[in-house]
Amino acid sequence: MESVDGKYLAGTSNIENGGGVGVTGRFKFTPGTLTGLNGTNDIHRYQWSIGSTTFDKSAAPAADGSLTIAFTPLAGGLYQLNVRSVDKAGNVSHRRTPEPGTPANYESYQFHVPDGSGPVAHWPLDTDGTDVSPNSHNLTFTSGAATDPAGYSGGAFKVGDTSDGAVAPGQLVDTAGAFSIAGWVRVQPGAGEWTRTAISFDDDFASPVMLSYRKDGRTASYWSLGTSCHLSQPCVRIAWSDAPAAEGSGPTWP
Ligand SMILES: [Ca+2]
Repeated sequence: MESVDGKYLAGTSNIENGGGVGVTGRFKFTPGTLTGLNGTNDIHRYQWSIGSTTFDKSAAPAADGSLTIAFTPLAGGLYQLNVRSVDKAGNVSHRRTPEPGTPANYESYQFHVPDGSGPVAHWPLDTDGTDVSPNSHNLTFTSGAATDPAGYSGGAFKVGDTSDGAVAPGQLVDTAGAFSIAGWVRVQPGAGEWTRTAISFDDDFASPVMLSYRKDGRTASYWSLGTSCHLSQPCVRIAWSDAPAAEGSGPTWP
């Protein structure tokens, strides 16, 4: 078992080699001792699991007996990848070096996923657009935009008109890499069919990233992460929330 791309090298210490939260790594399983007839490879399937010994994932190997899998960690920390092979008769593989008295029938591979870096910016939006991270990427409010004291935590930025906005001082995120964005948003009841975008990234034509409340012909509005469209390019790619978004009622913040 090995890391094909080197992002998650074996070891329990924090080896930073390009891997991280949201970064896909590839691992390759290869046969150990050839136990088939006349020394041939008789691996029918590999079974594996990460963080457990449930072996709930399974796939057939390539002709050379190897299998490459991909894994994208969603949190930092220590991971253990367990894998075993099964032959055509259903026999499960044994460790190359079985430990005395231990019925282990799998091999394991430990690797560490570095935690994400600290926030690029953090805007509480209590009374203004101050960035409370060490980076001081303060927001500038446009036109009549203002804060309201009735926020989820302290005050909140209140949008009442299409010209209302708060703009960061330039590019803060490299969208070619992994990143995360989050915010507390309250949608006024009666938002209807309209798409309400809470956070977006600017580009020459349209937004490559939009965190939105949208309906798009569905029976209810959902939170979504997607792109907006430029007329010359079919570009709608949207990830929808699992459940419909709740419109804020009273002091409720979804
Ligand atoms: Ca706030």
